[in-house]
Amino acid sequence: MKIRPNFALLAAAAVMTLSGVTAASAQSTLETVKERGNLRCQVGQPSPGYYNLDSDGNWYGLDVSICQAVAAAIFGDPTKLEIQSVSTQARFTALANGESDMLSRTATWTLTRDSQLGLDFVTPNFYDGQGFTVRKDSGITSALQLKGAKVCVSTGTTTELNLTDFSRVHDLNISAVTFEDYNVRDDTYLKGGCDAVTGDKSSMAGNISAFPVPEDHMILPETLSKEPLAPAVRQGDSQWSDIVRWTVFALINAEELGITQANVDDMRANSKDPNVLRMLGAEGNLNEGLGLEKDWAYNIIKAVGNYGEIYEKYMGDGELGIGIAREGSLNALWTNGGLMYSPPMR
Ligand SMILES: N[C@@H](CCC(=O)N[C@@H](CS)C(=O)NCC(=O)O)C(=O)O
Repeated sequence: MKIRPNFALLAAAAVMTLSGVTAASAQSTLETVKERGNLRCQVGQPSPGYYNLDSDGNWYGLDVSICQAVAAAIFGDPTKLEIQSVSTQARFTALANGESDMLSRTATWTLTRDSQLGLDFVTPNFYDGQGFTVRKDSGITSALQLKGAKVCVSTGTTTELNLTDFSRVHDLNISAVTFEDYNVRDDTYLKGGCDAVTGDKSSMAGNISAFPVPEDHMILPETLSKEPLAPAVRQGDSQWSDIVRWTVFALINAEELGITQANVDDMRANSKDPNVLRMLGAEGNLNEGLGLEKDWAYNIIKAVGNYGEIYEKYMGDGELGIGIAREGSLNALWTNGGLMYSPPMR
């Protein structure tokens, strides 16, 4: 009897060998981060609200908290973190090149960025919109009065693109004056080099709070765009994007469930709610697919608090906050009419 090779089996064996080689040689981002012993997280230039430096040189802010939360999820320690401050223009290339493990820096999630830069945006941690800042004594009260105006804008941003669209739609003939460094942009505006400055409204509110006389300036009422600001990771490692995405969801879910930095130990030990017990790792195995320890979400909340606590501290009325009202905004929980919503953690 002639023995005929089974081509289907041979082909399957070849595929298995090939994928075996691939799996052995390509290290996952989680493995790389664990081996290195810290998370490399990219933020922007120091800027109130999102990422700023205290007098001891420590980073804090909403976006920094996301970095700390991911470090806590992996290591149980939010300080196992290297913060990288990268300019607006260089941010996406730096992440795509592997200089950082993730980016958390007021980056708007757009189709082009998500599909053409080798990146994946996880889920928004702040919903913003673009606006204009003007000097109160300019007499300008609406963006539609900016005909022929010179407007200072950061380059490499959605802001720059939306400004062009806005000028075109309303036939305003605005001249954009572009800057790589937002401090130089704001200085130029303050010295009278521009009639207005444009940016994400929340970032501008933070920046105005640091102007010499904040009361001399105001943000015009128009909102030009949708700016869903979201952390991003390199494309191609879905376990890693799941880790970062579910870290953001854990912050939101904790707020939904009433878990705070102060009560997280008590909740884990004494809560009768299975949702709380599962999320905090007292029951079940939610951690397994993420490749993290059972207490990953407990560690997040223990380290940085829930989404609402972080918002209050840095974006709201906390001592370090920039005073942006959350109530009635898109950043409220869905149960309060906002867009902050976590899929079920089960
Ligand atoms: N959300 C927009 C703008 C983000 C941005 O970089 N904003 C300006 C301020 S509106 C900036 O220069 N921020 C300081 C920094 O992030 O370094 C985008 O993703 O393109």
